[in-house]
Amino acid sequence: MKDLELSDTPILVTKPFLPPLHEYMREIEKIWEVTILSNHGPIHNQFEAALKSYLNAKHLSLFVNGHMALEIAIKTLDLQGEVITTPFTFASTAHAISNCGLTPVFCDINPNDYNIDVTKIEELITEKTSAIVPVHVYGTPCDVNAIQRIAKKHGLKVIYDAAHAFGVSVNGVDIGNFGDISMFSFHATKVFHSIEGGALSFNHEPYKTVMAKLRNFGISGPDSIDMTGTNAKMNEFQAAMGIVNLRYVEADIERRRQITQRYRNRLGSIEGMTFMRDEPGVKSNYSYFPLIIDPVRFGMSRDELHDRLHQYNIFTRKYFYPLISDLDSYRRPGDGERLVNAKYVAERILVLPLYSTLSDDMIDYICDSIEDISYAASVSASRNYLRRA
Ligand code: T4K
Repeated sequence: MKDLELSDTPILVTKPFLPPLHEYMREIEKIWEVTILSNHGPIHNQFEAALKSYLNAKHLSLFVNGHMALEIAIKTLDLQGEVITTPFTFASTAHAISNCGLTPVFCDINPNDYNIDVTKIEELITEKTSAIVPVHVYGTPCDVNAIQRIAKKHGLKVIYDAAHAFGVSVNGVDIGNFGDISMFSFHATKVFHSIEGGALSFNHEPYKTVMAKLRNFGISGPDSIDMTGTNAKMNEFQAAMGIVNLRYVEADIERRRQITQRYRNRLGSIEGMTFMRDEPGVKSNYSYFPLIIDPVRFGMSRDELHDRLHQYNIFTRKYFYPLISDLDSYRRPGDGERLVNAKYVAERILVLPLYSTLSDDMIDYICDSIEDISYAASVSASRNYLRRA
């Protein structure tokens, strides 16, 4: 156990990457020259082309944020009825389904990678099912081949929520190429961001026109409005941030890899704490560092560890707790008994701080603090044992 000097600055779960200010200023100066601030301006179009190339997407469209992009993906495919998805995700996934008038049907997750359990999807398919919306949680790819087989067999569409999976690939194939549509989020807290922002990637070219109308009030020309739509356009300031950040994303991911490695080296021997390893064939983006806390072996619950770390000025997050299927608006009889792995993981998961400007000293401080807490927990457990004996 070390004598730890408490950090006087709070260490948050994430910190947005900010590029050199002068580079951003140089990009936005162009806005003053052309006075187009939004509505598919030149910077928007330049960013769209750059991203399409970076993500090796066949087609790509930009949106104001990932959530609106997901709703527009659902509307583009004109989905009806029920959609099978995961309860272990950010609320956006289920809300997008629900906001589009559809019913999310929650499938349990695989306890190894926390993604939808492909062996449990088929039993949830009914005549009302129109699609599967899996999430590549923490950027770890779902079993895309199995999902494709199931979708083909039952005539279902697949929309991937790839909010966490920017830059990820599986066996050399970029993640946005799977399913009918994939959604990426460029929120400030993500590996890659455009302040707020999102994109859809897809292989079927005609979707592009539909998406363009849906994100701009259904407008198809100066005198025509073809359909109902919304306002989900990315503005030029967002696009400019995206263009500049794209220059730095590789270096950012490399630093995240080093941080992840340091965490793994430091925390690997702590009893009752487990974390994911690299998967063969997967190029990861190291977006999050989730831990599973076994309360018995670690000596305290996830919630206690989370609260104790606050005392060290370390602010971890319980991504993703509560389970979406436990929210009042989604709770259905029987889900509690069925979604056992999701419940297990949601009650034990804790996400540690991870962002590219996290220094080695800060990582060591976080790990030392966890060791401190773990040591205190084991001393208290043995005292209790002796008292009982
Ligand atoms: N699907 C999935 C699976 C998602 O995870 C998300 C978003 C979406 C869909 C929807 O995509 P978007 O519509 O958001 O593009 C954060 C993000 O706001 C959210 O984008 C993200 N998922 C989710 C996992 O995390 P909160 O509620 O945790 O955010 P907040 O404000 O508590 O921030 C987290 C930490 O980051 C805090 O410690 C403060 C720090 N922070 C945050 C911001 C915004 C900063 O230091 N600076 C900042 O500017 O949702």
